[in-house]
Amino acid sequence: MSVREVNFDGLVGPTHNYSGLAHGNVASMSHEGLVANPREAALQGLEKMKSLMDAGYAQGVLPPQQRPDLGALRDLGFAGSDAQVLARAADEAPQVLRAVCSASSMWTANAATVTPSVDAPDGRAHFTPANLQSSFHRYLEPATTGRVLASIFADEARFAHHPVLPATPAFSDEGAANHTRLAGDHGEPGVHLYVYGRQAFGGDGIAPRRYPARQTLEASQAVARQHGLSDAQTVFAQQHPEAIDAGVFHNDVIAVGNGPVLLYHEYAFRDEQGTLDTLRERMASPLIPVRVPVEAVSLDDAVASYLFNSQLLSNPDGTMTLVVPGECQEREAVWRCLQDHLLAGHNPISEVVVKDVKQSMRNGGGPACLRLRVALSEAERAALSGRVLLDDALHGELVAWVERHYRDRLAPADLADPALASETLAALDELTGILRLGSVYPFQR
Ligand code: SUG
Repeated sequence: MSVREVNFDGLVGPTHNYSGLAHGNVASMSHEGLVANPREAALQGLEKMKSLMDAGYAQGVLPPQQRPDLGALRDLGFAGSDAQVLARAADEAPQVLRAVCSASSMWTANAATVTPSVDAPDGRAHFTPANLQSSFHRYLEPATTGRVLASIFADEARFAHHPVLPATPAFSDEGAANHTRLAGDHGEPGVHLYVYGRQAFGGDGIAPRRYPARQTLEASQAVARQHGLSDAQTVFAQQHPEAIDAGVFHNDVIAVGNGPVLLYHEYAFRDEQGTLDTLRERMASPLIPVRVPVEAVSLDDAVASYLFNSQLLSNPDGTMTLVVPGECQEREAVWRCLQDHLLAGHNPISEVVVKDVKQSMRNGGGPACLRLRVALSEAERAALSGRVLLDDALHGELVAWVERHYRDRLAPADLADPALASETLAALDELTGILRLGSVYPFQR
């Protein structure tokens, strides 16, 4: 059975913009109001997908969501024609309008938590869409995410879908960005590391003070329970509160794992030694920790460069490739760490590939945020519905589709333009045809 990790990247939607919606996400907060280029954003994402596909990695694609979310505006009491709804929202509640226009579903690391079939007691791959309840603009995502995942992973004999956790602070869930599976190899049984920012019930109350902790222990435990994982297969670790207060709003901004390797910053976990010890106890193969000390890379450098929001990918010869954002080249300490510490160190990382995803980075989303990892056997890959595994033909069609439909500049003030809403619906309607997904969007139902 050849198990491979498929990275399902989120296609950037036509309403990509900088609205400063994410409190605690330094890039989002500092780029509020900037004019975005949705076309360039989508093409940068597609270029990353294509180059990883060309290098031999399995690459999938997930569609963007319907934005502006006119249904959400109507639920909030804005009535009339679509144009009237948008005009009233722009006038009376501009912040709400910005939220319902966000293209944030592009960061599919937050779409869901996934357990591969090899780890689940029923031998199926398990999916739980994240409730993303910590912000209004992302709380709008899980319903469509669930429909998209159910339409792609439709074969009930192989794939199981669970309900979104209760969308309330105690079960705040941000998906795979706070979950890392460690195993000797993708096809071997793994140990699941869940990283949470705070404990909702009980605990010692130690939590970040400046910025919100988006994942609770209770949410992570519930996902593991839904997927049928035992205590021996799971490790729950608290994120370092100082890291969250420095702008590390997800664990994948401070650590990345792949196979037996865990690349992490000294400030990733509140109890670093305890976390490593428990992982070692539970893993069948030896853990390979790669630690970056704060003297080498400060928390500010980690947050500004997104060094840890890289994709760590397995190569057939046992080596690994680290796909980092271009911003890593702009910080001397980070670039030096990559060369002297990571590439030259005793670990499987043998190559660093730099990708330009600047449009996404300005909203706090690096290469790793843009993808949902799903380890799939050959039979599972063959059982996928839709046309979502990237090949040259699909890539070419998607590039042409973006070039046909996307604007090359979008400022927050443009979001009330009714033409943007109709352009987007036309584009998405065509996209479900290209990806053969059926009617996943509210406007198609
Ligand atoms: O949830 N940014 C996203 C970035 C998510 C990154 N994902 C991972 N780390 N896995 C967020 O903070 C900004 C949108 C805006 O400001 O317009 C935003 O939602």
